[in-house]
Amino acid sequence: MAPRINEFVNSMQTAQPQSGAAASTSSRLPPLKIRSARVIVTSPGRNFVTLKIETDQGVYGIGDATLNGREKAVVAYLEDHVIPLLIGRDARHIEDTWQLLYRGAYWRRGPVTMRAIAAVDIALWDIKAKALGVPIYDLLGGPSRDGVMVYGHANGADLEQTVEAVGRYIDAGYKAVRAQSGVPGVAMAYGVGRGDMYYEPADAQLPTETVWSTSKYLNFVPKLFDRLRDNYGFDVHLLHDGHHRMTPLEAARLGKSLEPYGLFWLEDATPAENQESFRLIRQHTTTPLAVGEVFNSIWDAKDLIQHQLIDYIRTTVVGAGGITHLRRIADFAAVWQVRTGCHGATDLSPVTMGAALHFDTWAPNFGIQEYMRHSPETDAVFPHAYWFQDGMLHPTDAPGHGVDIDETLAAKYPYDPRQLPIARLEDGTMWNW
Ligand code: KDG
Ligand code: MG
Repeated sequence: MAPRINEFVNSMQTAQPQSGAAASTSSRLPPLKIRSARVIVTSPGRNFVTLKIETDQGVYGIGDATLNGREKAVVAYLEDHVIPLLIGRDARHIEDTWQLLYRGAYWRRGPVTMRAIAAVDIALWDIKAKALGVPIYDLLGGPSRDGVMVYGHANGADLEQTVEAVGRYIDAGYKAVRAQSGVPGVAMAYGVGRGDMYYEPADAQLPTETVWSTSKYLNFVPKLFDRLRDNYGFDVHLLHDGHHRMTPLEAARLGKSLEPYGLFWLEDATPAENQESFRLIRQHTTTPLAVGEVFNSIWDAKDLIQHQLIDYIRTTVVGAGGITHLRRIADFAAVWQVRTGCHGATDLSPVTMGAALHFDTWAPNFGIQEYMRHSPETDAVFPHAYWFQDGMLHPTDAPGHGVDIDETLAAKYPYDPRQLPIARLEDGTMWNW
């Protein structure tokens, strides 16, 4: 790969601009015509949808399009409606391609559309950076920091097990740890793994039914954080995910009761479709609030950010239209002193993690990055060289985002249909999982 890129970069001086969109702008980077784009579905322990875009110069890019439990919807959107528009286009025109896929669809936004756009966008940034021989963070404006602080996922079936699990993360060098615990009287609380370190909620072909009690949860969580601070002090950052289960007033109560324990953040305190809901929470507590892993555009976050109702925006590259759009969200958030905290669960492939690390390395208002380790099978299918040390992840300075796909290995793991669980209240009422 490397010699081919060098020859290619050397040929830049003599190249001529081609016709088509933005043809009038001259560029030192010669045209990179998209020759093919293919969707690869693989399930090395869990399902991933990957887009590979190849150019006539031999430079290719990889994008993630995984939408947990709804993978095939994005595959169809890409194959039927997006790829036909890409063939023959100039891969250098990242912004114009983004606008084409967003505005040109007429039907804007939504998780399926925006994940498909994200896959194209991530692949095009990868191609451009490879063609120029630079890491993506250099195209964004260069590094703003030496490493990316991450938080790991500690969980346990009960308070004692969770306290132990947090200790293991601290021993492993993490500076920030998310703590989720089984709740007395609640059979399957959110965020608690079943036995091994690779927590994976999408566990069955039809959704697993869980039963939820907010009152039991609200009585328990402060006890957990009291113990955690007692055991480990205040030097480690502690985080918690409410996973959309509380009403605004319940979330306000939890935020208030957690104030003595100085959380880094309380995530998804209440569903955010109605952005105004966060005003009530905000009026009652100084516990920092994070939200946005299910958002797919700046419009989902606009009011939350401009009214300073949150402290961290959780949207990541695959969730909201790729680097091109995430950068826009981050810049808007910076105006209101809201920092980034990219979603990084295992249903986002190593491609998203690789691209997010470049974004995090650049973003002046970076806050933290979620890091839920992938399984060894997943890591083998997506070769990458980002690395963890002393609580920080580091992207490589290899050209592009630094993550590839081993297609031969990927083919050994066929699609395995699975859905996320659902939650009902104790009286059977359907609730938010
Ligand atoms: O697919 C759903 C998961 O990404 C989500 O449940 C994980 O809430 C999550 C988190 O904070 O990582
Ligand atoms: Mg979450």
